[in-house]
Amino acid sequence: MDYKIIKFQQHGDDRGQLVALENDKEIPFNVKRVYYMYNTVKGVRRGFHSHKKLKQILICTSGSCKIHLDDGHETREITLDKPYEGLFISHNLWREMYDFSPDAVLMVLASEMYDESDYIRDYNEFLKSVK
Ligand code: T46
Repeated sequence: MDYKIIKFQQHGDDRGQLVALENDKEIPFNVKRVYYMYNTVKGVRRGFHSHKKLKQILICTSGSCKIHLDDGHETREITLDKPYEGLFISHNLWREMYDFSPDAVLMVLASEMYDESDYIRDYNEFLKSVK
């Protein structure tokens, strides 16, 4: 399955921590868009789609959440709870995000601009696309 956890370097000192992310260094693509979700309502599950082209890195900069990934053959459940870890997700992976803690901020770095035509929102269509 085309995903990986990337551990970012922490620049810590007696003031606290700082993480820096640069295109083609820590991030394996050129970032064209950043978005983040917060104040996620208890019990909510988001996502339920795959992407035809988009690659992304998900970072839970505060709190925690879980990510369900599915490549049409197998699934993975990943917990994001460290602001110095990013989850790289390639295209063609069905994703769902859930179990958001009340303080969760899920920031996403994306390889493409927002384009609704890049989404596959029907699970059966997704399965056909990866066969
Ligand atoms: C993904 C997961 C991890 C925009 O206008 N611009 C944007 O860049 C995005 C991402 C969303 N929107 C609008 C479209 C919807 O009206 O914001 C609303 C919520 O988006 P959506 O329902 O697609 O959110 P999620 O949480 O289901 O999925 C998002 C991303 O869309 C998706 O690419 O991989 O987070």
